Amino acid sequence: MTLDAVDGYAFDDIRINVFENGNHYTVTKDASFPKRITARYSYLCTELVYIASATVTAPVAGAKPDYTVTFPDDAGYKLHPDFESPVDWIEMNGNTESRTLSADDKFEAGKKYRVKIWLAPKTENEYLWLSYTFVNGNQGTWIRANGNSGGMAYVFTCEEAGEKYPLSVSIRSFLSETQPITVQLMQKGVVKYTGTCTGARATYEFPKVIKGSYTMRISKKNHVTRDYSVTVSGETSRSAKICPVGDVNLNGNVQSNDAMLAYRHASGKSQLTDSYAIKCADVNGNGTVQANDAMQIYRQTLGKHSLF
Ligand SMILES: [Ca+2]
Ligand SMILES: [Ca+2]
Repeated sequence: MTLDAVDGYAFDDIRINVFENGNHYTVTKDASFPKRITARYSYLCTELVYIASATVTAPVAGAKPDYTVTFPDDAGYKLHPDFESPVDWIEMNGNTESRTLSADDKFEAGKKYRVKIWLAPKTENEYLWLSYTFVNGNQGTWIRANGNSGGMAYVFTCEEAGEKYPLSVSIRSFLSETQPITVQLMQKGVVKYTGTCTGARATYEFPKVIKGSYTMRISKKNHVTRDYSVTVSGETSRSAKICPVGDVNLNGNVQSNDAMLAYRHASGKSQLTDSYAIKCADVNGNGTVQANDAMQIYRQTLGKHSLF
């Protein structure tokens, strides 16, 4: 900023300090303009959001586009309030967009559709810059818009319409009663259905799952994510259990015998056979159970919170 002294005053040659909101500006004076100083301060811009995720209803043959979007409760962004249609479904022709669907259009099996979701920061005057976007848990693309808004996009391939059945999952988990448990049904690595529930003994129901085989992925903070194979060919119930990181004997607590089991496996004295127990023992997630994993589990039992 440039500051000019009012008539009858001049700036002191030695002691000129400019502060604004506690920030000390660098001041320069030009000898040819004794009544003028220039003050500079460089602000560090902080990024508000790095990752955005949204859940939509994936296209199914014969269904009309669904414009409902849900975001995580703690999301720093919302649907853009100034866009007439902040959610668009666009039919693709190869990798190019061919037309935007109207609300009465119907999806056709095998065709590709891009969903575009336009976002604005939840808090005014904040800046939205997303490095990663996820739609239904699948990595999408970030679309830059003008100003402090932007969008996320993901291309779905429309499913055949098929028989649909409810799938009920009883989930045993530990630690927090309030942390959300995420349940996802995936095919070939693509998330088809996703939902959340809470509680150490929770039940989640997918009301309409298209007949087929899925990988069911259960995850919760401080727990080891677990995959199950599920085939839905009628009304289906499954039970699942996820355990805390470091809970090698899968009893829900991280105790010194868990550290011992990990150590015996790492040293070759007694191999763990259960693949999920091995995943729980590999607390640093490098793909193998080693002495440092056992040490971290042991430190957790001492209350050093090395795991969570
Ligand atoms: Ca245990
Ligand atoms: Ca490891």
